[in-house]
Amino acid sequence: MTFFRLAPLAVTAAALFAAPALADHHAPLATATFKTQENPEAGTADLSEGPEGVVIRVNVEGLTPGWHAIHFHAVGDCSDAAYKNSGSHVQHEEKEPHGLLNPEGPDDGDLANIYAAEDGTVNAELYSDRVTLKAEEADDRAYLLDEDGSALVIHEGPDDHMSQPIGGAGGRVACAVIEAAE
Ligand SMILES: [Cu+2]
Repeated sequence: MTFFRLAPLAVTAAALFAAPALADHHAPLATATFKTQENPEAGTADLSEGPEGVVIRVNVEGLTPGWHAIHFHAVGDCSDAAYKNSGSHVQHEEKEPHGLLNPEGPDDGDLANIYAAEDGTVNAELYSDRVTLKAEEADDRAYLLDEDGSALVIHEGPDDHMSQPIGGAGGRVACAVIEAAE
């Protein structure tokens, strides 16, 4: 009888010990908090590094319904109203033309568009093999945690993935400084 009473306990203990390892595996290496004109905490981005690129999970609220461009910008500064301090797109070597669909592109900041639902929320996962959170990859990809940092910027309208310099995406409506996770 004792054995049968202990067995479930042992299983529970094993599950408890296994949980942190699983969580660590998926833990983001960097996070970012979006601010908009109206809301200093309009959402988050979690960035996790895989063998060849970075997965970006984006959860934002308060956007205009419809498609929006989102890019990696070169400076981790969202302190001004128009978010111009975040600079242009991240780039690890000589600037390439912007645009995921541009025959001469893309640049390192380019990402697929996100879509805000009727209630203004975005829940999306993006992927880029042109950026990294690891200093040792900085020769081959744009290093997001470099000295002046970097930011994720959401634009007023969608990126046409072709025109210069930012795909006709219009003004900057949300900005998030990328920070190394604890
Ligand atoms: Cu942009």
